[in-house]
Parts: sequence; structure tokens; C-alpha cells
Amino acid sequence: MYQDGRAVPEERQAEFFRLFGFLPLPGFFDAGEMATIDAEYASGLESAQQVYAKGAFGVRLQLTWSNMRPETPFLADALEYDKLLATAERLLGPGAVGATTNGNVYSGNQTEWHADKAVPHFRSVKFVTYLDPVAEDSGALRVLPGSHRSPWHEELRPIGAKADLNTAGNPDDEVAAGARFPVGDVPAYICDSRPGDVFAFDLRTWHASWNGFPNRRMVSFTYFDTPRDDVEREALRKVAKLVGQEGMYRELRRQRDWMDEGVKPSRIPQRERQYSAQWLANAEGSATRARWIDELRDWGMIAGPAPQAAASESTPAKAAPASTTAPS
Ligand SMILES: O=C(O)CCC(=O)C(=O)O
Repeated sequence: MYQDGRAVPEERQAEFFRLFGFLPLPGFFDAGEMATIDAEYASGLESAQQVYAKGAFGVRLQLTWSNMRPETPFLADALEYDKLLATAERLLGPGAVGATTNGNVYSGNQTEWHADKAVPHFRSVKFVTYLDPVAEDSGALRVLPGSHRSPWHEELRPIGAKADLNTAGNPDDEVAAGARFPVGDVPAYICDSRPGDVFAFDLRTWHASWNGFPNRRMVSFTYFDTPRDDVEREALRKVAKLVGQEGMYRELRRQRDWMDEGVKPSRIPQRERQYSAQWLANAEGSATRARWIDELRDWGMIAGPAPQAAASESTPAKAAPASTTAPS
């Protein structure tokens, strides 16, 4: 399937993704790519830890950071990487827009059932790759096939632990207990994974993990589909608004966590943004990225100054201050 370094998922697989809301892509990254991803993951985490308080891993003992940073050049450009982009376009359509490239570390022993986004008519794909082997009883992703589709998506709310799916990270709304169904009681597809395997899922698909180990490492790449009509455009704007709101909650948590560690507010490092000035500057003049930046700006994912203005700001490498929200 992945010959000559190019991913060519067949139409049958795209149909599977549309029907079931996820798609296994075994052996997607080769050993060389995984070595690069591993090394950049370490650099990204090291930088992120200078911005996020040590030990303060937020919801689900999870830390997520943007890889649109100079220390992680492969991951920063990965959304334009042939293999990933071709796969995203096959699953969504030729207008797929690269939205986020993130690093994630999980140290809790479970991730409760949730969907990353609950907005109807929002079409997207997130690719995740775990850097360590994970299985059913050791933190493998599990997904509920078909749960990206309404009304099944909405009917599944009782399996989630959160009162409101879109408030993850709000320090005042951590309903971590109280799901009616423990993670393992919900019948699911288990995404057993070895390094190099990738799983694609729609951000509306319900997913979870069980019995994970400390420092479970994962990187993710997310694309949004270009809206085909006003309803889809409105859905995207709503998603962007929610991402902004989640970013605000995450920032509040971050400040609280540093202060819990005894750090004075004036000493708290500048927060990270998803879109670094460097990524927005698009120094190589990629027409694809330029189009994405325009779209992301139009939807409200990128706020603030235009790319040229952002690029000319002097930018401390570790705290990319260009614009918009924290990683999702
Ligand atoms: O690996 C996990 O525990 C959960 C992953 C997840 O929730 C996500 O990728 O959105």
C-alpha cells in the first residue's frame, strides 16, 4: 500500500473511513521516519516543558504541545509531507487543510470516552502514531466505529465523563468521575499499535484508552476539510471558536499549575501558540501552506497579524508568539 514512500490508500479505505470514522494504516511510517519523529518528539517535549509547569500535565495527566516549532523541523512541515497529505486528501478531499501537528504525552492510566469535537457537519481527520507499542491492556487507542455520525454521536454522550464535551481543560469543569460506563465496558475497536503504525480518525469519533503506562508518547497530525457549503463553513467557525475557548481554559490551568509550584505570576514563561511565527512566515513559499493559512485565518483558527507582520516580529524560539490558540 505504501510503495516508494508514498501513501496511496485505496478508495475502498476512504469509504471505510467515511462509514466507520476511523482507518488503521499499519506500517505507515518506516524505521527512518520513526527515528526522526522519535528524536524530534524529545526536542519538542523538552521545549514544551519550559513553558508548561513540570508535573502539571492537565486533563488526563496529558501534556500536548504544538510541533510547529523550529526545534522540530520534520514535524513542523509534516502536514505537507507527501504521504500524509495524500492520505488526508484521499480521506477528506483535495481541499484538505493542515490544521495542527502536535506532540502528546499521557501519564494517566486511562483516557475516558470522548470525542475531540462534537460539532455536527464538521469534517476532519486526525492521524495519530504511538511511539511505543500499545495494546488493549496497555493504553491502545480504542474507537467506537460509526460514532462520528449523528444521531449516534449525540446518543453516546452517557458514556463520556464530561458534562460538556467542549469544555475539556476548563479548571472549573473537571468532571473526571461519573461516566455511566467504565472505559472497558464499552464495546470498541482496539487499535493495537507498533511504532510506525498510524490510525486515522474523524475528530467526531468517540475514542478512549485503558490501562496506559506513564509517559505514553504519541504525535498527531490534524486536517480540516474545506467547507462545501454555508452549513459546513459555519460548523468550522464554531469549531475555531471552541478551540479558542479551550485554549483560554488551558491557559488558566497552566498559570494555576505554575503558581501551585510556587512560581510568581511575573515569572511564568510566555505561553505557546499553535501557529508559530516561523510556521506562518512560510519561508519556503509553499503555495499549499499559503492557502491553508488563508483558510485558517478565515475560519478564525488564526487570529492577529497577517503572516508578513508576524514574520517580521522578533521571536524567541521556544515560545512562538505569533497568534491564536493553544494546541488542541
Ligand atoms: O491515547 C490516548 O489515551 C487518547 C488519545 C486521544 O484522546 C486523542 O488522540 O485525541
